[in-house]
Amino acid sequence: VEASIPEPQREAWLKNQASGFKGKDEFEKEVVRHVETTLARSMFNCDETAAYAATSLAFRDRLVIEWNRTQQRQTFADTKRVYYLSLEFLMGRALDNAMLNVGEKETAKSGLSDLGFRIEDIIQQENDAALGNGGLGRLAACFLDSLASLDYPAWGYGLRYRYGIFKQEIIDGYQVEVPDYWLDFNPWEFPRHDVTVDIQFYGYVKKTTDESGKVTAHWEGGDTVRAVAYDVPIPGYATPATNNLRLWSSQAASGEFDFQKFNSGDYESSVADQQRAETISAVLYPNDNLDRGKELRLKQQYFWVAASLYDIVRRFKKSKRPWREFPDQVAIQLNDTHPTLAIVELQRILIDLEGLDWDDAWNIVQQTFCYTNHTVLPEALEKWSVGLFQHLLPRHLQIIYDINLFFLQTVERTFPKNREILSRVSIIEESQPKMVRMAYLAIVGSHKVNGVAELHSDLIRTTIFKDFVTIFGPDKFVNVTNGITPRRWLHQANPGLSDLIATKVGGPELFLKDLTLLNKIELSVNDPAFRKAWAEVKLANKQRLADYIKTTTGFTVNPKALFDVQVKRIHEYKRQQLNIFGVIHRYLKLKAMTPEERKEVPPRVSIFGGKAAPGYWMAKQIIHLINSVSKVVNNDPDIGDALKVIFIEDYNVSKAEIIVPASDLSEHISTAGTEASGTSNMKFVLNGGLIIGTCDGANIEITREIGEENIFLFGNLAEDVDDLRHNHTYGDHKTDPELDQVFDAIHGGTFGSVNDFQGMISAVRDHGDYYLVSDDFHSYLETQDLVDKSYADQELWITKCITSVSRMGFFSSDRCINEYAEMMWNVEPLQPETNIGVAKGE
Ligand code: GFP
Ligand code: GFP
Repeated sequence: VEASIPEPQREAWLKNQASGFKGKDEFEKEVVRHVETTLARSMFNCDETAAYAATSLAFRDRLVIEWNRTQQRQTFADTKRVYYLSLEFLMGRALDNAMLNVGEKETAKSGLSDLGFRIEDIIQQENDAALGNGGLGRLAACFLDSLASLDYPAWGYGLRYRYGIFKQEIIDGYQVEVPDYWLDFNPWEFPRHDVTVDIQFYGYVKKTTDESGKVTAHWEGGDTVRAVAYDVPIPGYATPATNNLRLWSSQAASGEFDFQKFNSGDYESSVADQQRAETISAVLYPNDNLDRGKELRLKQQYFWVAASLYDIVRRFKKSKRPWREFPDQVAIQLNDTHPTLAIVELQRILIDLEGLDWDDAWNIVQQTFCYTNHTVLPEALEKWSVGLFQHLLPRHLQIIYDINLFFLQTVERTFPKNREILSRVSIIEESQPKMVRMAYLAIVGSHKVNGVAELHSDLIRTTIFKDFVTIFGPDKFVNVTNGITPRRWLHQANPGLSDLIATKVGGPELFLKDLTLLNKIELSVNDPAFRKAWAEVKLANKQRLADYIKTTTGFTVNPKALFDVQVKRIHEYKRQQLNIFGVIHRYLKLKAMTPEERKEVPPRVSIFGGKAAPGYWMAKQIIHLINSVSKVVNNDPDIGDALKVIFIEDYNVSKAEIIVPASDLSEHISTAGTEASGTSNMKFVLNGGLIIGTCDGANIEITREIGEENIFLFGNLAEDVDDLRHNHTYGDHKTDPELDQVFDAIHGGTFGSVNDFQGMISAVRDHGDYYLVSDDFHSYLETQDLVDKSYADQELWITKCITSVSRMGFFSSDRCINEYAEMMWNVEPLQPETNIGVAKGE
């Protein structure tokens, strides 16, 4: 490899190899060095921001040394790698995670204390890396942690958005979006100005024919934008393995600006060109589960996919293997349809640039890719207009047409004279305008397709992808139920509980590497000391959240009350409206009681958090209602501690780390059949909270694992939803009478002008109640009553919590990753012991 140091000089390198700090003294030395040299400050000029920066840099040094070794080990071993392509990585903060994964948090804590800082304050300085909307992006982040912790040779590829998901402010009860400029100081990335790829857009296709008659397509003209790599080290837990997340940033390809324009005096427009190029990676689209069909979004997708594939292909070519071995070296996972263009791009590289035959190339493509579907909601299934494709990616459109043609020909052979099936499965939808169906393209170009929970995988097989099961056979469609990383979601977020569990399991390294070992704590479920300690941990976590609520909202909540939490993106299908209507019902009931009766009611704090997509009017109305109810209820002297309603502003990963460990009850109440899996349901139970939920997504598997007696299920089943909806439209449908009381209160102006909430009411009363809020309302209220009764029996409640936690081992993202590796990727871990030594073969 060109830049390798020749053998005779390597000794000098080996002698001087970089090493990270070892022990507290060296840690302190590194922090002071970074403050004094890297940051050019001193002990007379070191605030918490500087201490955060220096601490992070000290840890970053350690990570990058292992990162280098890991990459080198993987390169020498020359084994198959996994590439996880995701438009979103909702990473949250990195410092705490890095300290825990390398096992040096105690060192840092005591070192920082010597230097005059509290580690908790230092951790708080970091901006969240919020490069995602919700579940899909956070799943990708959990997967990176598991891939590294299990020693899989794996890279993530994504976009380096300058602005992550917007920050949410609540002003007068309304959501206001503020840009999230998170990059002002980010020690966790390495710009690779030497790793760049020029990406083409627009232009035209020219075909040439050689002497043998072989036709080759050439994509020419158009614009070029440069992709620059930024690498983020991903440390594994209790292993030196440190993987890479490569994020691409866009910049003008011609360097700073167009000299011709500059010389002709048009300085302004040459700068404008540069800004246009930078726009591609500027912002994360904030619409979750909604396809808005914007040209810039398609540009983002191609830019990221083309840069990533160029990099993957370049790395493969270093091995000098024949092309047919590509799928033995490379597995590419498409996280949703956002990276589907990678299928087309690889086919283009192989046929246009590398000269392979179509069939050989297509074989390689299909064996390389796998696709994960995350939703059955029709509005979320991506489609792009043929016209837009023609304009932006003319060669890719031709290839899509060819893929479709060959695919439909094989379908026709199997189902002769069946026009219906041909038009149903065509990658091109014959609508006005014609559209490219990305999910179909992803299925046709992959060898495996997975859903993210059993019910969801069944639903995709029997509904949206039914025809494809008939065509390809059932084996192509598999299930991998989602999971979460116990490192961040137990050990980091809830150190008290993690430490307590560790006393029964034989140390954190054991159960954090094999979460099924949690089942050992069930043996202690009747141990009074263990139960007492358990309750103390929960109370401390609730106190921590109560303090946070006090500082951020001014409201005082009683940490002994039942904390009932629903935090997630605001969406009609997730049904925060059902929750807030239930809260209003509770409030009306309390109002009707005498003060003596009220004293008998178990006190509750209803906690909400989540962002609405900026253009999602109904979701914003829901936020407004929650905040209006909060204001009325919390200031009502009749109510006191019996009920408090809290909306936590700007819900994100680092806030989840405070909220999740503090919940007694969390709400996962989507209309049955709409939430593909959910992952926060797993986080809450793992942290010793119970669930009120519908028979939807992973709630069903959680129930199977922890037992029906440990979960509060309610509502209609997925199989009945279609009939109920039909009945709403064509039958004699009446709103639930208890829900009518709630609507009457809103109408009466109890929470401000009814006009502000009319949309939510009409959706139920006049527009068919698509999400079955009224159908499930009674069952929801009854089940909430049951929750109150159960919570009153604290002994039984704690038993339920301990039992549930002990049975949650299945939901580790380590289990998921092993399933993907075995069923879909065919890759094996590469243990650090197989280290072949430094720079031998290069
Ligand atoms: C990667 C890393 C390099 C490292 C090589 C070999 O390069 O820093 O030197 O592996 O260990 F980025 P590519 O695989 O991207 O060529
Ligand atoms: C989507 C689905 C969830 C699922 C996640 C991860 O989440 O049910 O748990 O993907 O697979 F809807 P969002 O991105 O919509 O939050």
